[in-house]
Amino acid sequence: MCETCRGKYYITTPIYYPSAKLHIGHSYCTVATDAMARYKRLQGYDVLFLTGTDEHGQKIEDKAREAGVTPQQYVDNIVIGEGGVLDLWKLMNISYDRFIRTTDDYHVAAIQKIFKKMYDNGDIYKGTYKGKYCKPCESFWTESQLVDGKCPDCGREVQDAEEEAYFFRLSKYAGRVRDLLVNTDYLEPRSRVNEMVNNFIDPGLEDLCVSRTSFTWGVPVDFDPGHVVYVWIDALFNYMTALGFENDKYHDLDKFWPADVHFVGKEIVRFHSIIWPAMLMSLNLPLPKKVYGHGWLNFNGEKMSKSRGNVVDPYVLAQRFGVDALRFFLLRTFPFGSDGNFTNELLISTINTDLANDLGNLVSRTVAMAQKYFGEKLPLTQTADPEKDAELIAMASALRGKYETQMEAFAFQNALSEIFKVISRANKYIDENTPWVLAKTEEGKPRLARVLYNLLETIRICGGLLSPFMPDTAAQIARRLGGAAMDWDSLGRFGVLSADAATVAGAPLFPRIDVEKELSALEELSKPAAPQEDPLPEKLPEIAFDDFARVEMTVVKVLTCEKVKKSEKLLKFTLNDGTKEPRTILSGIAKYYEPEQLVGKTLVAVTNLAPRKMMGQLSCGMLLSAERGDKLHLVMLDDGVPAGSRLV
Ligand code: ME8
Repeated sequence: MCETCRGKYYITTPIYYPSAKLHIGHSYCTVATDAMARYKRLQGYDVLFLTGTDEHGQKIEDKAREAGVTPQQYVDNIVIGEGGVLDLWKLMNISYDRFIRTTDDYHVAAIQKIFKKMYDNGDIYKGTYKGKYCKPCESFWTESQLVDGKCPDCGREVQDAEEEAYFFRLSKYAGRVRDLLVNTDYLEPRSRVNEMVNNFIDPGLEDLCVSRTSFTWGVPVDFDPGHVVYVWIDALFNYMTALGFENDKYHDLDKFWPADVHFVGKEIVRFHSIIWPAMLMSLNLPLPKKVYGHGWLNFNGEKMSKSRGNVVDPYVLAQRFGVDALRFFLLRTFPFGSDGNFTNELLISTINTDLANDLGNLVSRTVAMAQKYFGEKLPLTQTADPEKDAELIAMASALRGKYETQMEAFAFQNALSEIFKVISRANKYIDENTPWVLAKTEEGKPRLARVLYNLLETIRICGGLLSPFMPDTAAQIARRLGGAAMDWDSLGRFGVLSADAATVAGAPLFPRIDVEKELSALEELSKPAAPQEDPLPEKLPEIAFDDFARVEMTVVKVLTCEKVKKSEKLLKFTLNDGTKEPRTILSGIAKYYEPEQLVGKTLVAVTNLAPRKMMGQLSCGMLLSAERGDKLHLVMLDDGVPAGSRLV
């Protein structure tokens, strides 16, 4: 441990499923974790902030197959590919210290050892699983756990499933886990404890299926080929393998385990508050100090998903509003433990009110006045006026303490409210002290300098405490105050800024957004892109009527139609062309029609085309079809038109 550090702090996010690109809801937890990690660093803790990706499971295997790539290629594309998870965290200014992928070799080998240890100690045994399986959640459920016959986590259909599998003796730990949840503050917010106890523990914990044989994209059980370990043991132990548990890649276990807090979304609280401690108990390992289950962000009242388009795309939002504004909005607007409803109106109004009006104006006005009236240096000759300055100074001085209380409780919204109360008070202080009036007389100048100093000092404290939420903005504010100190100690004291500090003017920190204009721009973005019209085919040169008249076009009826062996393109037709002998035509339209769709149909064929051999068979003519882009339609006539009729 370093001499000057206040201690260690280990904080984690869930590791994300790279089954699709992430949306702004996914950034919620990571931004919150980042704010917490930065806050702890600011306080002087030696922080390890872990995030990563949970890359195994049937869903990934299925998606990769659909995409025609290997599962590894599939996850690589979403995790390290352009615009993937790593790029997103870079964009969102996420200061993680370590990133784990469950496909990393060291993790896979460690999971195999962990599985074997639990098998050897008797907590993992082989059995047969019969139950209901939710494929998207990769969860087995008992009949009694289903809600209206559907998955209790996601509400989707479940399937009957039965297979040989390994089980973890979760039931054995029910009593100890219950005690942990009820009698300690392991799980927060407290409301989630009741949910876990009433819905899962008290109805009876069943042993947990921890291996599968029906897919291969998992960690292989090395002593029983065919079985793979997936989500439970594989994903949850990431928090420890990333520190070096059962591997030599890292050596931070003694220093950082147990974790100080795991931040997780509410739907995975069950995994982290029941299964995870039970597995750790099985191996006699220390339990994490806390699991915090945050709420979900909905979008306009509905569940967020990338299919809702650009408006939930963090790239689009960050480009339009800026990363700091977006980070701020997420944590300022919604209480972390509850669900929140993300709307564009709310996003814009929060930026306009808090950032453009309150914070932005305070900084611009104060810096502009300091420069205009005094240039570089404030001639500080007067002390603070007890009557006029006491409240602002008291509020700014007490801010760090209030903020700390809220941050320690993960109440980010309240911590930000405390800061904005002081910012509002400072804006009011400008109006009360009318610096522009003081500036008119020489006698007013000493007081004016003191007023501006008090404002700059308040801005310094607020800016510094905002730094975990808006790191770039805080750095910008520090620059404008001439490189003001924003370390933890200085943020707890009023009067740190030197009167010599050379303020620097700059563009507004947050330009005001035109609400109507921005809303309609976002509305446009949320519309699905209009389907692209295929270009019209090129025009052909003019021909004489006689040339046209030489083409014999005949009405034909389809007698039989079948696929041509070894050809993906060709269908073979026998056709009644009005003569006694059926005509054979081969046509490259297998991709557009099933043969049985066409039997009995009335089509048009060019019947005087020289015969042509295709795949060893003679084709006598050509069926007419209409083509545009990648679509094709055979020309079909009313069935009343007799075979053999000539088109003229
Ligand atoms: O759950 N609002 O991964 P995941 C808030 N691999 N949070 C949201 C959200 C929204 N709209 N949508 C998703 C997994 N999240 C597992 C974790 S940990 C050992 C294994 C949150 O990619 C969600 O609640 O499905 C979860 O905490 C996180 O994003 C990752 O979700």
